Amino acid sequence: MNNVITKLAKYLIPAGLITLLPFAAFASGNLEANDFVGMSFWIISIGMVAATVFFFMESMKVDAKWRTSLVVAGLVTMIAAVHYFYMRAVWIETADTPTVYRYIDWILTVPLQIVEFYLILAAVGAVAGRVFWNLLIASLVMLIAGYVGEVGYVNVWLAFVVGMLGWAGVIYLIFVGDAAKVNASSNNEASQFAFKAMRMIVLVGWSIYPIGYWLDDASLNVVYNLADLVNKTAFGLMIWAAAKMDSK
Ligand SMILES: *C/C=C(C)/C=C/C=C(C)/C=C/C1=C(C)CCCC1(C)C
Repeated sequence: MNNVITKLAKYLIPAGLITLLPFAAFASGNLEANDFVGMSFWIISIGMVAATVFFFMESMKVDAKWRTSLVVAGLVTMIAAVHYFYMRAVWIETADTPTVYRYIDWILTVPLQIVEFYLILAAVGAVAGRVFWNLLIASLVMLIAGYVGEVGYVNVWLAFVVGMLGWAGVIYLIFVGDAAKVNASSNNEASQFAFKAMRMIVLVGWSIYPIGYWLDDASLNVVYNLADLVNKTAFGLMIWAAAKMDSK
């Protein structure tokens, strides 16, 4: 299994880059000198590409049990990179918020990050599947509510409250609920370090999003963009740090 992942990573790096390049070229329209929101889309798309290469390359150097976690970290930044190329194009052409691409990105990458909590627990011991499903459902409630609120299908306040409840559910599960309990009972220092750092990102880093929800188009995009950069690359870096710690 781990052999397969090592082999897969070798193909993922070139395949990932080849996939990303045409999307980069899809840069229709030019960035204006004063379009700082557009620039933030651009800078973050490149940051995501760089992070992707890093995570895929490093996945081949760490101990076998950590490889899947690092490959998934690279998939998260790769999916985000492609969406950022598109979101930048939408912004430049329409000066409008690319809500649909934004939420498609989140609906793919947030569950993958939730998988990470499960993977790092599973890397060092047995974990019930329920731990994963509870986290997944709570995160989906958060995202679906946010989407129907932002596009105006339901009252913005109602959607916000339901979204906050979903996020609170995730926080509960990783701080006191079953995921937290599994982590506390594992005897692996590196995995406990990663778990604790990741849950702080979910608590602190994710709190930027519900603020962004209430802002106007320009500020909302800068805020969501910065939040994504931190929450996708820093999140992966915590897993990388744990993998390094545990690979000697
Ligand atoms: C990579 C993308 C990530 C980590 C996206 C995270 C998104 C959130 C934590 C969104 C949270 C929201 C609420 C807590 C309330 C409702 C509005 C949302 C969807 C913006």
